[in-house]
Amino acid sequence: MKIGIVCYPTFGGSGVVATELGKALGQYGHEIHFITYSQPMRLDFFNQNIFYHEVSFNSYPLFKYPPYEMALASKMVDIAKFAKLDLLHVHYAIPHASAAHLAKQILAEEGINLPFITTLHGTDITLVGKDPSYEPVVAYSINKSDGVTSVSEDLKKDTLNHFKITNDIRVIPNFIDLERFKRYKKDHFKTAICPNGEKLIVHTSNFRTVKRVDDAIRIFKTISDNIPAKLLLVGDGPERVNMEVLCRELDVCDDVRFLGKLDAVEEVLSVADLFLMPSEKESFGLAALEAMACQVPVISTNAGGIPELNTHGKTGFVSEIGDVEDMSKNALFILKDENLAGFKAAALARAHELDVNKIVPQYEAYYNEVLAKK
Ligand code: GMT
Repeated sequence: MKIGIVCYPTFGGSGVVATELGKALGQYGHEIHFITYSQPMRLDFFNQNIFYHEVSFNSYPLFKYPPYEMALASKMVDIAKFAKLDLLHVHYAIPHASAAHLAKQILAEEGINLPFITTLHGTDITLVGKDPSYEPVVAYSINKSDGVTSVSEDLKKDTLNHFKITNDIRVIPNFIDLERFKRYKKDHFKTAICPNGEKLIVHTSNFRTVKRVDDAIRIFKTISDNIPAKLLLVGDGPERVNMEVLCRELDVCDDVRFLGKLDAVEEVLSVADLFLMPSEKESFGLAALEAMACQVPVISTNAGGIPELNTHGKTGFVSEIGDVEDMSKNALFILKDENLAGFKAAALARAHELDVNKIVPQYEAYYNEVLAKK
């Protein structure tokens, strides 16, 4: 198959999933054409089946907001004709689904039928998509898609509850590359961070308010009041400065390190004992899956699709959003030496269920279903 993949190329979860999907499909022998405004972060290698096409758009003094969606649709038309695409797969509805619909209509004028599939990832529905300034176009373009997938049952439910959706939505969960995300032997690293055998807690996010990083720090405060522990915070974003202030207020600065954005997050996860995901919104929680693949149990909220990933009492624990006391109590339970190994093993077993080689064939099968209706 010749497949065009459209996504946000930056650090966001949807871009990561789209890029990893394209890489896997390329390895399976499909021809993949990424259409994005810059090279996807994880597309940093050569594969003969993978191509990257940059969406370029000129600015003009009249344009306070350059019309990216038009430039994207134009590029989709161009690549569909040039590469003879069979299918377009767009990740994150805004504005990719409406741009794909426009491209499809333009191509139809020339007698070309290009089906497109939209994958819903999270905030394109739960936050941005629900905003009245986008809602009519989001609903319309989901309904005009030839196929729609969602990364969790919860996100599907939310989409159906909020928008007037006439299309079927297929749930295909996110997946993990277990070749990359595994527990590496990094004893020297662990000793450097935890010289006295402290337990190591990790949180990774984009430091937006929905991630509730303050809850992660408060949970850590209780943990470290009870047992020797260290916290590594990976990522960066608008809340970072406030979080540094909070660490001072809680007097935990000596035990907390802000690492900023990291490419090799699996190296940090390899030495972690516990992962914290106290998010307010999370359609899936890819960062938690990455941790589980590295044998790290997860303390999370019950937001969105997280409970579909993190099995309560097995791979970790799930609490109400904002219930720092419960999350702290559960964290201390997992960190007991007699409990930790069982949770680690269960976390890894759950990650194996979401192995890239089990999930990507579900996308292939769905592509074939959509193409059969062409
Ligand atoms: O909003 C974000 O944090 C980024 C966003 C994205 O689309 O880039 O992440 C969403 O998609 C990820 C991949 O499917 C999911 O793992 C995240 O849970 C989801 N984030 C939210 O729902 C907040």
